[in-house]
Amino acid sequence: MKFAAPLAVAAVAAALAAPASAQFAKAEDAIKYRQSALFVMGQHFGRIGAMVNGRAPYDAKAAVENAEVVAAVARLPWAGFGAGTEKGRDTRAKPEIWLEPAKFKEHQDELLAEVPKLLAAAKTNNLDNLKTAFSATAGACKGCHDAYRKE
Ligand code: ASC
Repeated sequence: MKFAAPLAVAAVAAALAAPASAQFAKAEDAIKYRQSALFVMGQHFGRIGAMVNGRAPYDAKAAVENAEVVAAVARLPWAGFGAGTEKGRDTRAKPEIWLEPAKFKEHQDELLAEVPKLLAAAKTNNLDNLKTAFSATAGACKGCHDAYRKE
């Protein structure tokens, strides 16, 4: 019992250090995982987009809630792009993702730099701030899609 906690910590650390591909039983699961995370992120980002574009009334509390989900879920998809997950299920991911991983990572980092700003902007309860941050975040989405997502 005394060693349970350190062992648990070591197990979690080992799991986090393992190659992303090892987190999934098969490539199909990794692809499904990344698609699901990106879908959930898109749904919540889209709800902010609706407010920003005037398709939905501005609701400051809803904007914060949606931005919180976006900020949290934005960390997830990338583990689903491990080696050997180029195919295994219908995917629009381009092969370049696995040929230029450093560049792909730059796009992830760009998104992960923007989403905390989106959340911070939502928390100001100011629609103009939200518009600015939404636009920057959408730019990060688009940059990666243009480079690495098939039509
Ligand atoms: C969205 C969404 C995306 C991005 C992208 C930005 O609302 O689902 O993937 O914005 O379209 O260009």
